Amino acid sequence: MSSVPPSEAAYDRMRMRQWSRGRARSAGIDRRDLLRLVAAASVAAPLVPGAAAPARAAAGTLAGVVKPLPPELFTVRGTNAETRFEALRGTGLLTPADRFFVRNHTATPRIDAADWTLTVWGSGLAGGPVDFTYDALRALPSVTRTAFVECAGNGRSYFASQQGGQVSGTAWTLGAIGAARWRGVRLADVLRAAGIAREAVDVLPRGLDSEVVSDGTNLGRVRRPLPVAKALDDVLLAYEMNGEPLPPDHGYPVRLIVPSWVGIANIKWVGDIEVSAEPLLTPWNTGLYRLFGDGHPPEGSAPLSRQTLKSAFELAPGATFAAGRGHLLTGRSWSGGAPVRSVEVSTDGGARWRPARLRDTPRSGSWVRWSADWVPRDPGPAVLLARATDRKGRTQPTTTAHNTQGYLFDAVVRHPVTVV
Ligand SMILES: Nc1nc2c(c(=O)[nH]1)N[C@H]1C(S)=C(S)[C@@H](COP(=O)(O)O)O[C@H]1N2
Ligand SMILES: [Mo]
Repeated sequence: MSSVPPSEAAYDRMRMRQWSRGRARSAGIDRRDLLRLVAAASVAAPLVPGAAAPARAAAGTLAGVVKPLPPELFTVRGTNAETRFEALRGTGLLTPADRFFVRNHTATPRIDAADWTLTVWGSGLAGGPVDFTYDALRALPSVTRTAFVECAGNGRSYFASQQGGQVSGTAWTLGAIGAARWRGVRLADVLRAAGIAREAVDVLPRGLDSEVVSDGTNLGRVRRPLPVAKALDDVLLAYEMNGEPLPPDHGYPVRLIVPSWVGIANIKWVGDIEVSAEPLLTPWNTGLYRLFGDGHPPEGSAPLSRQTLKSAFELAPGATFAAGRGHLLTGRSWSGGAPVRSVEVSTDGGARWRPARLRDTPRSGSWVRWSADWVPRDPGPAVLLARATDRKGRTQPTTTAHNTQGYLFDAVVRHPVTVV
């Protein structure tokens, strides 16, 4: 298992200092726009459930998303689709592509792999730009690994509904996650083939989807720098998902897979990668994807890297259970910090806890399925809870400290059900 480069937070503070003195570069955005974005991030705005919803096409579809989004599998939120956890019951460890959540800043671009090239360029290369065609990439040695992709804002709505806090962003419940088996080439191999130099500090993959305009500011195309240590570690340029070419909505022809890190690191539809000898700042590692608010510096925390610890029942909210009968509760737990070690379940609102049975061998960067038996006695409302502990000894807390954009919710979620 790899670890986050320990110097990342210190490195980032240095990068922010360099930037304020004009020595780090705002990549593809005006410096003043970036400063405004950082300032706006410290103000909590209300959660808008259906923010920026594009025109709905036919029922069960969404403009900008190619695959069907049947309501029994997905909840549409703005330009995004959240997986319903009850739709994962009975699926295996891997999330089938037809029910994998979609997080699009704009819309899925239609790309023909035959016309596609990946350009690697920048001051961190020994020589000039190097292009890779799809076939050239597929001819490199391949690696396969199972990894989840999870939005940094997964669980965000519970900051409001469980903790009464105000946060901005997509009002996800727990379904902004999926796990898949990804095949591709190591980013390290591609960077080495392109002639990465010792001076390289940041690696900036950029998507081919449209430029993102937010509150009248053009943020440019989706891009977020990776520290070179992570880029050379376990990152994949993936072209297959669960044994099939990547589906259009999940990054066809090629996307990044950055195991254990927040979803935004996993740039889809990658078209070019800048390798830089100077630190790079974009909206996605400055005003976005840092923690802002009480307890954080005005420029925010260090950029988010690893995901946190969560658990979810494979149940609809408000599911009903017959009293006096045996039921099998199932769910999943995952952590970006370490493999899951154990999961406990409560069926009485958190008064008593008992261990759940793990159904998978816990692995780093993936999730485990679990189950527990339940014979509810008395009809009426009940609250189910699941709480995971990972191998680093972290257990899901009762509350998560507030941050204005509602990232990294890790508290135990209260799942309401009804016994009839
Ligand atoms: N090019 C591009 N890459 C992107 C995004 C995007 O909008 N454009 N969204 C990011 C975010 S915020 C997340 S959570 C993941 C979602 O991946 P998925 O849609 O395959 O589930 O992709 C990331 N990569
Ligand atoms: Mo995300």
